[in-house]
This record gives sequence, structure tokens and C-alpha cells, in this order.
Amino acid sequence: MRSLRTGSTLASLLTGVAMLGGLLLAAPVAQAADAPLRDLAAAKGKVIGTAVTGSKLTGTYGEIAAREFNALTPGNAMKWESVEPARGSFNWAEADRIVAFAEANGQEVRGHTLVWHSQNPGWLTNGTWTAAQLRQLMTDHIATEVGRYKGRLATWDVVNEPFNEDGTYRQTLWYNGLGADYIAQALTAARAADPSAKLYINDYNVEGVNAKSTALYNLVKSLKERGVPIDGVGLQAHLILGQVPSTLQQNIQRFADLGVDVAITELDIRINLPADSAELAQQATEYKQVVSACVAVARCVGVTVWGFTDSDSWIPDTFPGQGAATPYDENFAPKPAYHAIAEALGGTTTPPTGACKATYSVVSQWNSGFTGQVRIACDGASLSSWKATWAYGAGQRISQSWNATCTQSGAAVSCSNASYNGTVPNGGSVTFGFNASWSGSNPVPVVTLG
Ligand code: G2I
Repeated sequence: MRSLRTGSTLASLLTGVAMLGGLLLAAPVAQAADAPLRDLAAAKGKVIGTAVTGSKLTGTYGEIAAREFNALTPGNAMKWESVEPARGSFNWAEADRIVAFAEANGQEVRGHTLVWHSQNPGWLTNGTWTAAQLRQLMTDHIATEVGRYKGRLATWDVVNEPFNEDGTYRQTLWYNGLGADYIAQALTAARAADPSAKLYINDYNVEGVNAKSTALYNLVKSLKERGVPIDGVGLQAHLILGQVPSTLQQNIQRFADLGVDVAITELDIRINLPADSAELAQQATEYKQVVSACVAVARCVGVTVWGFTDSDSWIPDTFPGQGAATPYDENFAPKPAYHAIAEALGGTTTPPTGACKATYSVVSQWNSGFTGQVRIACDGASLSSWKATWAYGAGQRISQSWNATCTQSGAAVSCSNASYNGTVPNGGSVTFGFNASWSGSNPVPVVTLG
């Protein structure tokens, strides 16, 4: 599927160049595409992952998740409140869907997360348990969930966020009921349930060398010394623009030197909204710093972003007024951060500057049809008329369009502006839509602007 897409990218670029002929207006042509991030990462032996929402894995969201990433982490679907909302009553639908999608697309899955203080079901947090009962609940939960996916998941975040900022243990259901040894017990239970999965402890604000990461370091050291199964450390990396820790690579290296793997597990870099182009450029630099730090350390296995599009990010809900934290904008257009990740993974293409870009997305899709849209956005350039062209690779046919006049001949589609929306000012955008049929598959084409 990926090589097919690369082929059609080249084909439509060539078509675009051939068709441009006398039409060399202000409109720049789509930039040469880098290889997908997952191909760049694979060439370096690294993981590039994203957190995903299972229900969204269709249309453009699914297309990008499959094309660009070689690992998926369920953002919420494997948490205890999701899988066992009532005691003994399990719901694996979303988790199963994500695992099946990953398997169909040759992707690893990072299981997230087994033992945490948050997103637990009410019956668990409101119950009164003896230590023995609590320990049994924890180990049964691990046996059930890890056992369900035995041999299919690459990695588990077994214990999530065990520390306070000052490096003391967080007072949680688990710590208060079982003492600090709950961590060793959880890891041991996970190893028993799936000997092939890599077992991690995962936390935030442990990216640089500080009191919290040093507590984590000391814990991992002592677990290793005791022979407790621990394979890796997850540095979440929920970062704020301008605050990438200068000791990131040094910190990754000190964990690696303990003999464990390291992963950046939940990378995002949030910005006060609205984000301007200087901030997006700085964000790109910082994404590159983080990914490069991982690439530089052999035992850093890779980087996962916590949602790949701003439309699927936890930031705006949790930090009102902040956002734009992921590598794609809300319309699935790659941001400078996307290109920066590509560069850190060895990609060479520089992103276009001062250009008008067309972004194609599938808005909704059903059995035999779908609604698509193309957004034409200008930044550092403008248009007085436009024509968007693409080639459908899988027999899709447009039946109806709005805000543009579309014609289709064989695979070739051409959509020209309507009388009222030919002008796209610098900093502005126009969007047109269409209905079309599909069967078998519905790959996203590359749109050329002419
Ligand atoms: O909080 C950010 C992340 C920190 N590290 C552990 C991660 O598991 C955590 O992920 C986030 C999810 O991305 C959010 O989607 O965890 C949040 C909860 O702590 C998730 O938010 C919750 C909302 O608070 C709920 O209202 C909502 O029902 O997501 C739920 C499912 O959409």
C-alpha cells in the first residue's frame, strides 16, 4: 500500500508538471513528498508511533495513521475504565479494533496502560479492599488484559506515573494499598502473562535530569538489581513550547546505560493559541531536537506522538487556550513539525515556503460512497484563480461537487474555482467539497494545484 502511494505521488507530480505547461501562474506546485515517516524511521531501526482513537481509524485519519506510523498506542482504549467499566464486564471493542488495524498495516502496538491512578473504573476506586484483595485485583487485571493480547503487542506501559515531582512516590490506590512494591508485583505479573512483550514504566516530566527522573532512575536500577523484569523507561514528553530540557539526550543516555530501552512515548509540544508561523517554526525545531536526541542514542527505540493531528489532541480540553501541539493541523495538513520529524529521521525534503497548498481529506465515508473536501490555503503567496487536480488510484468516481466545478475523465479529476471563490489571499483559504463512490479501498490522492 505504501509503495503504491509513493508511486501515485510521483505520477501525479509528473502529471502536474506536464499539465502546467502554459499555466505557470502564481500557484506553486505541491512539494516533492518525503518518504512516509515510518519508512524513514525503519531505515534507522526506530519506531515512530502515534496515539490513536479507535473509532476514528477510517477516512483520512486512518489513511495517515497507517501511512506515516509504524506503531500505535491506544490513547484511552486499553485503560482500566475502558476495558472493565463494571466489575467482570469487559469491553474490548476499541482495543481490539486498534490491534487489528495495526496488524493489518504492519504496525506495532504499545499497550497503555495497566496500573495507573487515573481513568480507573468507579467500582475499583470506590471499593474498600484489603491489601491481599487489591493485589489480586491488580494481578488479575494484568493477567486478563496482557493475556488477551499475548504475543501480539510489542510493549506494555505496565506502571504509569508512579512519582511526584519531588521524586517521592505518588500517593495512589496502589501505593497506599500495597506500598512501593506494587511496581515490582505488576511487572512480574505482566512478564508471566506475556513473556515476549517489553515491559515499561512510563512517566511525565522525567525528560530532563531532575528530581523526578532521578527517582525513576534509582527505581529502575534497584529493580534491575533485584531481577525484577523491566525492559524500558517511557519518557512521555508532554512539552511546552520553549521548554525542551537541555539534558534530554544526557538523561536518555543514563537510562540506556542502566541496561534498559528508552522510548519517547507521548510527545506533544503545546503553544498558546493562536499559534503564529514563528511559533510553529520554533515548535518544528523543538520536535526535531526531541526526535534527534532519541535517534542519537542506540537504546532509544523511538518516538510516539500523543495524537498526530490537532483535531485529536488532549491539550485544548486540559489546558484551555493552548493547543496546536501535534505535527498535523486540524485539517490534516502537515505542519512544520511534521517536516522536522522527517528531517530528524534522515529525510531530506525541505518544506515549501511561501506557497499555496491543497489538502485533500475524506470527511465521512460509508459502504459505497464518501464525502471529500479539498482545502486550499495560502501562506506567503496568493491566488486569483485555481485548479486542483488529482488521480484516483482505486476507481473512485465523483458524482457531485460544491464550491468548485469538477470533471473526471478516467482516473483524472480536475476541479476549478467557482465564480465567487477564485481568490485566495495570503493567509487565507477556500474549501470545496464533493461526493464520490468507492469500493475496495479509498486511498487519499496527492492534489496538485495549478
Ligand atoms: O493526560 C495526557 C496523558 C498523560 N499520560 C498518560 C496518558 O494516558 C494521558 O492521556 C490522556 C488522553 O489522551 C485523554 O484523552 O488521558 C486523559 C485522561 O487523563 C484523556 O482524557 C480523557 C478525558 O479527560 C475524558 O473526559 C474522556 O472521556 O479522555 C476520555 C476519553 O475520550
